[in-house]
Amino acid sequence: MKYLIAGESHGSALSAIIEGVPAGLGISEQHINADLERRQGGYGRGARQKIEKDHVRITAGIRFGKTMGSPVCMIIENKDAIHHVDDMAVFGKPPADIKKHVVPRPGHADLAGVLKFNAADCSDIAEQASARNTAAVVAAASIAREFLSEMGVEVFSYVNAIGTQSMQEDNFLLDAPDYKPLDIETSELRCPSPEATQRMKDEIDAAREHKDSLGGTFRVIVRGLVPGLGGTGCSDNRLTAQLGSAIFGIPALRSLDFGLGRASASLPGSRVHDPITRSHATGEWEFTRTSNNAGGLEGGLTTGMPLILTCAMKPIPTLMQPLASVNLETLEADEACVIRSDVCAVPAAAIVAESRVAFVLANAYIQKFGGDCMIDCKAALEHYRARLRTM
Ligand code: EPS
Repeated sequence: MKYLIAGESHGSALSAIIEGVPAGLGISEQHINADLERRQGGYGRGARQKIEKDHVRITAGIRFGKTMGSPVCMIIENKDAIHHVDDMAVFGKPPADIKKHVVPRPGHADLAGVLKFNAADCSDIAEQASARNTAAVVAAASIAREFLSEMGVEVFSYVNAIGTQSMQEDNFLLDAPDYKPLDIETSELRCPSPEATQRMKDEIDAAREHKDSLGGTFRVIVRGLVPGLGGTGCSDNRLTAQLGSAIFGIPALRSLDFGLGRASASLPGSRVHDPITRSHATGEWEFTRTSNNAGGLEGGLTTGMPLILTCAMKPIPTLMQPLASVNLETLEADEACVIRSDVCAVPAAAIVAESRVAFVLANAYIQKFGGDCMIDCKAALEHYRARLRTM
């Protein structure tokens, strides 16, 4: 499966076309809209989220609730577009009173984008670099989530730190955290600890008061994966590489750890690698591990243990107390432009990461089990499971 998205932050709509979708996959509009709503949430979001109520419109590829094997086309209207009819007009001339942004924000794509595209207004860059278009990513990846759910795979995320405030966790690696989904979904920051949620909210309030912004870290957990997904001989096929590309394609994402991650660099091998054993816990004999420091991946392949990714997001670059910059018209020192923004968008980034990870994993299943239609794919998966049971 591949997807292509288009849409400026304040243009009329965001669009996604998803190609290579297996036929016979049930799609629920409610599920897509629920994920869109989850992405819009999070304490610390700006006023824009009070304007938008993201809702998908599907214009192709689905008939009577099921995919047909043809490209699926999705559209999400930008409600804020009514305030930008003139300054985002597709044709005609810019209005005489248009407000140009000519002082790039440090940390944003503004300056590098202006240089690259020969733009006279940072808005040309901000409109396309905006994290707004991650709404289309979440909608597109909802196809992958439905597919994975048919394969018995569950993808979820939670926030474990905002700024300097983090949640106490005993051992998130052994068998993946067993937090209650309701505790995550009802937290205003997707953090399963109410106590840590409150500390994080306080830190966001302080940042807002100081006209500053905050980043944080979150984990994406995937359970139910069969072992042997991905590839090992060619670097492009390694799931480690594909998941890295998926995560770093999300605006503002700065680091990614698989399992123990960078901590494994300072430990001896005897304390890093996960001993192999046989277990009968599921009613069938199967290979398992007594730890999961690898975070579910070895040699670019899934091990069958939960996939555990920890991702770090930098603070939002738009600051209400702007940093030093240079005015692109006068070439004099100036303060970076100040526009409406979020103080913190880490919970939203976690949903986008769930989505992009789901897309990679759905493709790994399709690569191994076929992707023309669900019935063949499921039969191939069952055949593989049956073979593993004999080993
Ligand atoms: C963004 C700036 C803000 C965010 C936006 C990303 O938008 P606005 O400038 O309209 O207030 O709210 O994110 C979204 C709109 C969204 O839906 O996630 C930016 O500059 O990247």
